[in-house]
Amino acid sequence: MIELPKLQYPMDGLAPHISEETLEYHYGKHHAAYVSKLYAAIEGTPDAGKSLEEIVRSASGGLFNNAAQAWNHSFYWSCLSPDGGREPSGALAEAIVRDFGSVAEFRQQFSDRALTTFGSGWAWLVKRTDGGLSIESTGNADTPITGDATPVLVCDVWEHAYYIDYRNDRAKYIAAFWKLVDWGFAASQFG
Ligand code: MN3
Repeated sequence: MIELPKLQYPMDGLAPHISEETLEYHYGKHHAAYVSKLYAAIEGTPDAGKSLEEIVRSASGGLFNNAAQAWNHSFYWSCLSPDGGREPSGALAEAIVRDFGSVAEFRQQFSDRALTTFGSGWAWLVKRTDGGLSIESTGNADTPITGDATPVLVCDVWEHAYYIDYRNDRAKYIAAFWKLVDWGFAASQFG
């Protein structure tokens, strides 16, 4: 069953860093449209019985775009929390220090990748199959789940993620993103 997942916080829960109006558009219109277009495309087809992840891994073209955007956005909302923004801890923090030198250095490298991702896309922290951490960016709807790496954290850098709150200032939005990161969710994905 493909449906728009419920957010774990109210629509104004990420304010002032990400406004209620942005959630109304980004979650309520953009994310909802990917889900409803996907639902319409798979209704009555063999894909209707598949999980969202299975569709993302097998689809191409418009079907892939809507399925991957549905998955990417669900993951993005899970990475944010009204109580977020503190420091990572535990095994994830240790891995970040091991692979990037420090949490501050990781934050800088991730921010740079998010800022320099050209056009519409996503900046990801992923866990490779060898257990190491990497920063990646993907364009448009592309997502690490079509490959071997496991997503740990994502920042949506499509303009629709920040235009209402920060106009064209992606750097300001990325600074706000860090104030909302749910490190507990990221640690659960790092596993
Ligand atoms: Mn988006």
